[in-house]
Amino acid sequence: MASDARSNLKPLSLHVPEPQFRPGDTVDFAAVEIPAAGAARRPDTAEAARDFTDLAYTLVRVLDEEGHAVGPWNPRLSADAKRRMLRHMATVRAFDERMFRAQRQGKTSFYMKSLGEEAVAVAAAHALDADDMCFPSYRQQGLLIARGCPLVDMMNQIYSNTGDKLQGKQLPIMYSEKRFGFFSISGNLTTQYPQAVGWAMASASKGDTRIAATWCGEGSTAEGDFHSALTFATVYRAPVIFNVVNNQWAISSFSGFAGAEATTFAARAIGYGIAGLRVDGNDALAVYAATQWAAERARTNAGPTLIEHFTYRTEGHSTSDDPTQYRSAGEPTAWPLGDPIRRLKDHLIAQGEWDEERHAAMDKEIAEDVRAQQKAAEKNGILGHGLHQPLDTLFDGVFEEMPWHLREQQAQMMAEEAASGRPWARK
Ligand SMILES: Cc1ncc(C[n+]2csc(CCOP(=O)(O)OP(=O)(O)O)c2C)c(N)n1
Ligand SMILES: [Mg+2]
Repeated sequence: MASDARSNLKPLSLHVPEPQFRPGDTVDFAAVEIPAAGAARRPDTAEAARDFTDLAYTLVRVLDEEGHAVGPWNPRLSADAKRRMLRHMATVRAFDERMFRAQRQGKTSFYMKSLGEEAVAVAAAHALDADDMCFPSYRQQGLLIARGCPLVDMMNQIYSNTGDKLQGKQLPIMYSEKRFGFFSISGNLTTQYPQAVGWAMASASKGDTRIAATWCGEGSTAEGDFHSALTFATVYRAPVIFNVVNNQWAISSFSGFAGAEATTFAARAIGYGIAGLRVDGNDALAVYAATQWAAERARTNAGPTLIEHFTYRTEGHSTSDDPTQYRSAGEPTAWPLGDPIRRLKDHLIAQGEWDEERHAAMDKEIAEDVRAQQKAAEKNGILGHGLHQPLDTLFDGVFEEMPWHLREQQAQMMAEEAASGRPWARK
């Protein structure tokens, strides 16, 4: 009946986003707007968020095409500081490469690389204080590496072996490192956002000086947790930095499914009255400068900042993914913002502070160190070789006092394992 009455109206149609390029398509990113390096203004950190909403629709960039650092966001770091950042990014890349290969060799069940996104975590770690608290997603291994976490500890966790301090209870790469201010990674997307805000609110209410920083992917901004975190943060002006890593893919879903066709992810900040910055995520100096700016706002009680890092996920989502099934193989090379390591390297070379020989020597040294640490980790066991946690520890670490029904299950499991004759049942 209703349809009869409205028969003169055009039928509605549902818009279903579709990525620009699919497997086999020629990629042309000419439509991606890339403002010139140095063009974005840098407001005083005390300015009200509503006075610089334009910064949510542009890109803060420092490194230009010739490798010069330009404009008001140039953090003017010493050559030593930039070389350290370069080294940490190169270490992340080498570590990722080894661990990816270890998964392919059957030594672990799972791994996730951050290829092409190394600047996002590494430069942020350099800009934050060492005791600021990080609530990362699974693609910020760069935070741990830049904060000096021994690679062997990370590898032990990836191998779930006898050296794994998490006792094999977390999926490989879901680290938890209190020593390095690195909150336990959760597989449930975006839970870290409200947790970071809660931590930041507690820090402020105790009169502490430490701030929190959190990271999620652009796909994860579609989670309800993202929005409740932003509401709490703006209401209580929590000293927190929200990082949205827009690498344009969420497994096989492109960013359009999280809202990228309509606006930027930085613009999410505007509706909440939060400071929003959109940054070239492949420009380590821009990431550093934006984080430093946001940290100063947070530390001076000027409130939270949301930083969108515009980047590109160069490889698959994880070792369980094959991106050639859903996107054009031409995308990674056509991506116009380049490679973060190469860009910082070119900048140091342009400054006369680095050269190809030193770079090659650094890469060699890093590769040897990663290999040596991998060897040490593998002494503690790899997947399927029996050198894992004693089976009875499976139930530990959840309840302070294990409830009776779990004690019963544990005893039953141990009895069954002992009867099976499998070697790991022995304590
Ligand atoms: C609540 C929840 N929903 C779905 C998943 C499955 N999942 C794991 S990673 C992922 C994609 C996330 O993409 P994005 O947030 O863009 O981060 P990226 O992997 O690109 O770094 C999905 C859908 C999950 N782990 N948790
Ligand atoms: Mg993503």
